[in-house]
Amino acid sequence: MGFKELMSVIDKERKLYIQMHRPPDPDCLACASVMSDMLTSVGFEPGIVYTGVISKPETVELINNLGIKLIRLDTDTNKHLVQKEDQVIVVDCQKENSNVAPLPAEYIACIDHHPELIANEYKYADIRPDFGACSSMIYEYALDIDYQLSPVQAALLIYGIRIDTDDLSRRKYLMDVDIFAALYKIANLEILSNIGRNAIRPEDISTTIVAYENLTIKNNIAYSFAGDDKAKESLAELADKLISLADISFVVVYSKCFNGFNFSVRSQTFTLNAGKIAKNAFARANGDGGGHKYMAGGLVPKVAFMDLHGNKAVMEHVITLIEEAIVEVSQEEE
Ligand SMILES: [Mn+2]
Repeated sequence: MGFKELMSVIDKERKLYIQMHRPPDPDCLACASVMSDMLTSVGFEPGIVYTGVISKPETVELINNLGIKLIRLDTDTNKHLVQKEDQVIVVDCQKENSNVAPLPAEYIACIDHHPELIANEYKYADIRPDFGACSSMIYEYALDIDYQLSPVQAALLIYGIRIDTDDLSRRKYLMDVDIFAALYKIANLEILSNIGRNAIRPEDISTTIVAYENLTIKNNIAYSFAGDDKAKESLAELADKLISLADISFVVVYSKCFNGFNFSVRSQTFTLNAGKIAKNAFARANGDGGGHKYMAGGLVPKVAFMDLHGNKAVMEHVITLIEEAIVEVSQEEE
């Protein structure tokens, strides 16, 4: 595996695209951007493609400030851009993932750090879930051909690593730590310190106010109704904020949307597995839930809460669902 082998599977005569998942996050963006630069340096002309809205203001700002050229495919002008005979490299995700728009082209390569959920045939596959961030893998590709990363590229990869590893906060990110250190020596640190300075959207403030007003704390668990029609990303951000409350080790945030109630769940303790608890809790309300130990989400259809009147009654029912799930999940584990 390595850059040379990746190059060997690319047909220079056919168009080449690097595809990001939806919505692209900093890790994905860093990988696509640096990989695109590296491929350009050896004579390819890749285009970076994605679908969906990039809503995080710090990500948008980063793209604009660094002049990263991206092509959004779900627009009238671009919807037929990628053709059957074209080639696609997926980064930080895999073909047929639910957050990857299926393109008619040939998926020739995949570089990812997520576990393989669906087996896919690529001409070149580098899937290594032992990495905390895909950006760390891209650093290895640069080393492989002695590609000199610029201070800006190094900063971008560092940002990708920081976001995906939660600032290298867990022991399993040992491999990323060494790469982080190497990148740190060459990175433009000014860029890094400015990222996120404008991270709050004005509309986030009202969501945050509603969420704090509707905050209920019971047994060190924070529950909050964030109001109607909140985007999944806003709920996730809110859950991340609430988990930092003192004495809170588990967070459940939800919003009422057209198709039901959307949930975002966070855990900070080994004893409460967010994914298992979400799965169990929402299934009992005829919904779906799941995720990882520390991060989970779910959707419960409106009918499940139909007989409940008012936000308070819904909140009480949510608390019951979560508490029952906690009991059941802990019994399963014994
Ligand atoms: Mn990633």
